[in-house]
Amino acid sequence: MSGVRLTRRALIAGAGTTALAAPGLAQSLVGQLVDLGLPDGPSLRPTTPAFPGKGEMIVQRVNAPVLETPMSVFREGLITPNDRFFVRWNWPMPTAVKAGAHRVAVGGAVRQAVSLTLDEIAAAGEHVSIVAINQCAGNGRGLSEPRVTGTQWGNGAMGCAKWTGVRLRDVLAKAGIAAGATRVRFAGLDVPLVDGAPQFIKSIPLDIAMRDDVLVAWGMNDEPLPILHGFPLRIVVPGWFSTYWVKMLSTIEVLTGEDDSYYVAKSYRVPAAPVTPEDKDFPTIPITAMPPRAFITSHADGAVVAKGQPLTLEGIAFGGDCALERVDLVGEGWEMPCTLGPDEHGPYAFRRWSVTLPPLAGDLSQIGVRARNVQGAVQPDRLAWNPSGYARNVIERITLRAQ
Ligand SMILES: Nc1nc2c(c(=O)[nH]1)N[C@H]1C(S)=C(S)[C@@H](COP(=O)(O)O)O[C@H]1N2
Ligand SMILES: [Mo]
Repeated sequence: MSGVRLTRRALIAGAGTTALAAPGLAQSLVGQLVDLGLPDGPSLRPTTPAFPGKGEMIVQRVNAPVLETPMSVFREGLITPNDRFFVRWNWPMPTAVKAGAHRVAVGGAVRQAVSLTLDEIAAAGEHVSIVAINQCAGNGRGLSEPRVTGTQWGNGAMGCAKWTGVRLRDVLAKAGIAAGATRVRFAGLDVPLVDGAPQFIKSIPLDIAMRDDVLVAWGMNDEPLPILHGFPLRIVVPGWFSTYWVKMLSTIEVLTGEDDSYYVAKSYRVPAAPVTPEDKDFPTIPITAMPPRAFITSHADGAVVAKGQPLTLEGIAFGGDCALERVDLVGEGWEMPCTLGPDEHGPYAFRRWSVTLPPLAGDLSQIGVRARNVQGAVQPDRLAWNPSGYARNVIERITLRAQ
């Protein structure tokens, strides 16, 4: 249980942070340039400390804000601080939200449509906290070869936070689910600026919506959700890509039948079977649960290490939609088990790993770490290329120079 409680006062106290003013942002893009190592095109991005409530972030887009977390942040701790957490909005976001006037409409295939205040949401059920990774479906897309369209993310479109709220199913119970319900769809306060463009709305199957750990959350790392992260409420679906974690939640709609809305039926989908860049018109399935991933955070590609000395590598890993089972260091034709750190935050969180190599005889070419989860899913050696660069989980490789 967390120290954050959803009271109107807490939210209004946080309301100072609920208006986002970023005047002159363009002039303040004076940070450094970082190289994201993106193949086949421009790879440098500026950083800025100029977004409200944010430390040094990699700027992918100013408005709608798309900010990437520098990989160095993941070395510092298993919980990603709010001021370094990546940000992604599909459409320009509302820059002020009135907590006192905010309502969440629960309707569709329900017994009685309701419109709930924040106090009513907070009173809907037990307050629950869960640590979970929020990872964009396009995380690492920029590393795709050949290049694909979309935000050219490095691997910093992920973060791990403690989320606090009530269970979605307790909120749904305020309206009562009607017979024939199949899915639950969410919308936020953000709307498209372009006429006729689809609103960012997303739905999940009813059995997922009823899970014990799927939340309507107001707390992020024991603070009210920052506006960039969806103040005052967002959906949290541990183990699923964050495209479903709708921010600034304003509507919950119970559906019967399929969801034919754009971001479910047309976008955020992957090929049903492997494809090549030449393939067209293949069947697709929606992106849902996350596969396992692991990252070396102690050393960057090309780093120089001491020849003749043992070398300790460290990093983070996660199991995806279930707990991590193991991490192995893999080279060209060899592998070595890594030691997992303690399970500090549960199955949906980052976990540390480390491994010490014997004294180095020479360079370490193309080494990477491979995570395997308790359901036996393991990171592949080769990229499952897809035209949107979604759900990347190929083993990430680096080369270290021994000197
Ligand atoms: N309302 C709303 N919710 C949203 C989005 C959005 O555009 N609007 N983008 C989704 C996507 S694609 C991602 S990756 C995550 C990003 O969450 P974050 O900004 O808190 O890191 O929010 C999700 N929820
Ligand atoms: Mo995303």
